Amino acid sequence: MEPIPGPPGRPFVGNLPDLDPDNPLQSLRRLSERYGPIYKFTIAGVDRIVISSQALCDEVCDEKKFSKMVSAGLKELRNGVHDGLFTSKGPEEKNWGIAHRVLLPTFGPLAIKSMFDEMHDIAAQLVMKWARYGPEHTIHVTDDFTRLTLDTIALCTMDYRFNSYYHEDMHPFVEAMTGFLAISGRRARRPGFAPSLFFRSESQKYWDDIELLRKTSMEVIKARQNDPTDKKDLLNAMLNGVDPKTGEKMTEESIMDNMITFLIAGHETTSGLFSFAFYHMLKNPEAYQQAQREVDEIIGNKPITVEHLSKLPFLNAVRPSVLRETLRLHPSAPMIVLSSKEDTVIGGKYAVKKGTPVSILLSKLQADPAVWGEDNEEFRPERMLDEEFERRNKELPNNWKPFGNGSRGCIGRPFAWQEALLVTAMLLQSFNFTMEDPSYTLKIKQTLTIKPKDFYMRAHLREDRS
Ligand code: MNH
Repeated sequence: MEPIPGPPGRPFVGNLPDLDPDNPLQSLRRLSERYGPIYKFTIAGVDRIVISSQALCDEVCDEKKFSKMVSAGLKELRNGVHDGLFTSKGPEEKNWGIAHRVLLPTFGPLAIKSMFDEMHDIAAQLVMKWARYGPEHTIHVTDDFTRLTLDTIALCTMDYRFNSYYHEDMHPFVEAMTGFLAISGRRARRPGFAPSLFFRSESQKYWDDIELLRKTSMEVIKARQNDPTDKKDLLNAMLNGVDPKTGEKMTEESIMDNMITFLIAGHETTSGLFSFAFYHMLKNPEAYQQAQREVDEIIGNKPITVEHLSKLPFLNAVRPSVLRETLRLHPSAPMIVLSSKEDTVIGGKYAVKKGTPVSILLSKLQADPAVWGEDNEEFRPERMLDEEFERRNKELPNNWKPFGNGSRGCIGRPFAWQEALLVTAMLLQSFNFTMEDPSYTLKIKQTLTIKPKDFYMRAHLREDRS
């Protein structure tokens, strides 16, 4: 047995000074550059292990031995959405199993297809907005993509329109959700001994935000119960679905928890994906032109249909490779946290105690030179073409995990993928984009997710397409 390497700790605070509170991700990346694919650090007496190689990740992705852990950030979210899918402890909580089984078919490819028109509606509004504003307008990339993903998920989840494009200020529900997320992040990052006295007004806002989220969600649920439709949205699936295993339906509490969960889990991550995808395309003109050429060949200037996305091999093979490669370099949910079910050994020589958090640092894992080679830090979508992608996953499993692991992986993946394909295709079809500042170098803003910071672009309507 060998000790797990790591930075030396200080009395009482441990390794707290090694982590930048505004950008812990950057600190964790630096530590992995210094200490290698597995290291340990300690905060307030609690050990944490961080891993970043495919070989180790493959070991801890074994669901018989390891399972998802509700880490500090998730614990804070749990104050608002309890045992909803994302923040649940998993099978040990009954509501997770019921919601998982009721909702799985609703997130299947067929059901997601039926949401195409609504996704299209919101995407078309974005095209319209950017077309009207014209090429002199500076696009705040992450803001507009967040409006897009939020309006899309709200329309598809609960048939509600935030109409975010038309407001500078966000809808009160969105305001509360943003507040709830931001404060959750700050609370999670504060060490347990931080005097809560200093944060009284923040704490007040935190609980007020949660109450507004829950009150509004309940109103939406009640409105649907009083005025049912046969719409195939997620709310109807939750209200009407019966768990095939227990024969039970989801409780109103659980529906509320999961409704808010979808809005939270379904908007920031996808918005981050769009923002990084456009960043990478603009930085890599060749990949950008190839993507746009493909859209032109397959769709031309006809309206995009769901068949374009699902049936055409070219689109399915090549375009997602831009998205896959984007998520490799910039996984918008940057970490997943697991823990061992029993005391165990990994890497043949490192003891891991039952219950110790093991974080997988996705951006480092997904640049493991043993998997990705010399050009591991480069944006090269070709390597993500289906054939190569599948071969690599077979040879070196668990090398690419932006959607998490196993039964606790992302249930919204087909939803996100359809939205991503549709929106990227539609934007490339309608505009030529340029970077506001061609010398922009990537900076990252971290909350619970990551997004490019201060990234601006301009949209030029394509003359050749009108
Ligand atoms: Mn999503 C879980 C990433 C889009 C709803 N998602 C996860 C996890 C990752 C993840 C990683 C695992 C978290 C963990 O281990 O703690 N999700 C993404 C990314 C995108 C995304 C990168 C977009 C790109 N997610 C979406 C969308 C929805 C959604 C869209 C909803 C419509 N995600 C979830 C839910 C879970 C989850 C719900 C929790 C599933 C479970 O544990 O049962």
